[in-house]
Amino acid sequence: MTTTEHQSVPPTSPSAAVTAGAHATESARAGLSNLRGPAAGGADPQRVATVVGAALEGIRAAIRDHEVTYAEFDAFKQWLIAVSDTGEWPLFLDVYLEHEVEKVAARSQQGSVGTILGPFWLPDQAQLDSPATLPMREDEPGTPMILVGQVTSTDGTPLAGATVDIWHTDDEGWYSGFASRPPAGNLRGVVRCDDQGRYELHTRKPAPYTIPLDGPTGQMTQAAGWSPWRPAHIHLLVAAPGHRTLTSQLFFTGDPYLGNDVASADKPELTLDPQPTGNGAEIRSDRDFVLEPES
Ligand code: MBD
Ligand code: FE
Repeated sequence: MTTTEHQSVPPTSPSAAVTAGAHATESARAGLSNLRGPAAGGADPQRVATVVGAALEGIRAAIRDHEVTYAEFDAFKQWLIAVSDTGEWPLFLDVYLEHEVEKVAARSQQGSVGTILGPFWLPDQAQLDSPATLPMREDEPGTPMILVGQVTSTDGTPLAGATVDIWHTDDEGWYSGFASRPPAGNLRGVVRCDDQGRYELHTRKPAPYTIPLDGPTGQMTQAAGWSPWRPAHIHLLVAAPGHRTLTSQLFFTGDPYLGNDVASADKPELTLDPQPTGNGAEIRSDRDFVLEPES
């Protein structure tokens, strides 16, 4: 399917939108959205005053500078209530704010470039030995794609025992576990690398994705005239004993939404340029990952 076709496809049904948001809330409540460190407990009052104070002052400045009316203030309240009611807080936060948190975290991470986690990771997926094929339906639609590479430490040592946890949408832009269509576990899996840290993964090329358009996050996005699309992407968690886990995504050269990602998560270093293998429509990309030793 081409990306222009995607633009004309009605991206979500109302129930799918509410379901995606609500499931991401369950996932976040269980702590699954925090893979990069312990929860920030025992709030330091000075930190609260500084950070929360700055955030509130940003909003107050918008009110003053743009002469926000009572009607607009009330619309804002209604919108916030709707974000809660539909369970879209994880979606909204990961689309509009996570990329800034990620860039701060990335200042202190060595090795391969990472990006945001997003709301749709799930634990306990199929454990597969490399070479592996992700769980998929019979006749799973989309271009067959192979991803191959090696996981090493920053000093070049191959990391036996490395795992590559992968999840992505199907050829229509749906995530298993968050939309009613793909069955549980579809196009998700944890690939165990060989003793040289090498992995080979067979899957289908994912499609560009729009955030749900009928929930408050999508409605706000469209009210502002912003694009609700994310470029097609493959999510990854690359892990190895004694190393900081890399949270990343891979994108595709030529994708019309690159550089205009609603979640601001694409980076030039993360673009794949898959080539035909000569086996039917199959394409292949090579991608190595470098992990930082834990200090
Ligand atoms: C996604 O698929 C995604 O990866 C992010 C970050 C936000 C919304 C949907
Ligand atoms: Fe995603």
